[in-house]
Amino acid sequence: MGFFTNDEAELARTFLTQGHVLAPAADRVQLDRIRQFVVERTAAALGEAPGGDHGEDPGAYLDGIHTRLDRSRLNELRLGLIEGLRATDWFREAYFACGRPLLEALVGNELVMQRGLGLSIQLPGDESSLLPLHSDVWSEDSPFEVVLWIPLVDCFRTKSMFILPPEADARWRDRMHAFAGGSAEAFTEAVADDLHYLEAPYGTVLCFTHTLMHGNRVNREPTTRWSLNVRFKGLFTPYSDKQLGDFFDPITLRPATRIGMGYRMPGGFGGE
Ligand SMILES: O=C(O)CCC(=O)C(=O)O
Ligand SMILES: [Fe+2]
Repeated sequence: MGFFTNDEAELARTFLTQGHVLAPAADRVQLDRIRQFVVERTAAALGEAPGGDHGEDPGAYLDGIHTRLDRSRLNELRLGLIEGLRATDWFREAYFACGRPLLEALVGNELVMQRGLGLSIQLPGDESSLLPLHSDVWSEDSPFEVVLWIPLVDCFRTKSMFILPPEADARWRDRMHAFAGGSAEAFTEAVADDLHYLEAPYGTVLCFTHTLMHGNRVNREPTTRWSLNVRFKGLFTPYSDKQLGDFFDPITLRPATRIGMGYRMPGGFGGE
């Protein structure tokens, strides 16, 4: 019968073969709450009156933000929204609630969560806020982390991110040395046919391993992309540069672990 439930085994198979899993948000109320917060803060930043038309269709409002927003103010808006979400006392719990079953099946039930968050806003045709092909493990992240990526609008084709599936990632990693000294763009061109754009409608959440090469390109759709990303890992898995207490906080420490960590051998035992 195995140690995993059928659902867990199925999720594990999908994650290992595709490098990502898409699922409906486990807590739609909390997802809507996050999106509503982003809409209201954005409207306020753009000087729109409370209760204006942004309240009617939050998805359409975000999709069409490029019609109201001056490009030069994009980064200021983005950073203000990140700060606003971080300042709430509910955002991290709400975010976790949206992906909890996936994270528990794919990572574990004793988790640490990134203290901050990433927010991508990609206006149609905007070349200024792109993330070229990369693996986060090449910089400061641990291969034991996963990314929980949550779209606030329907994301597809170039309005979404791309990833190299595990088989293609392994094949291209073996050939990367042939591109050493060349331009990153030449490598990206070479792998172009293997890039898989993730289709993630609003209401779904996406979990992927950032060991795989991924990134984004200019959004060629007529609507704006909005997505959030936060990293999770098992509390006791190896850390890279991003450390516990600094980049990550424990969120689901279990009682047996608390007891174990607090335990001291009585005198006379343990080599004293
Ligand atoms: O959202 C994207 O387009 C890329 C996100 C990314 O690189 C990451 O979360 O590690
Ligand atoms: Fe990344």
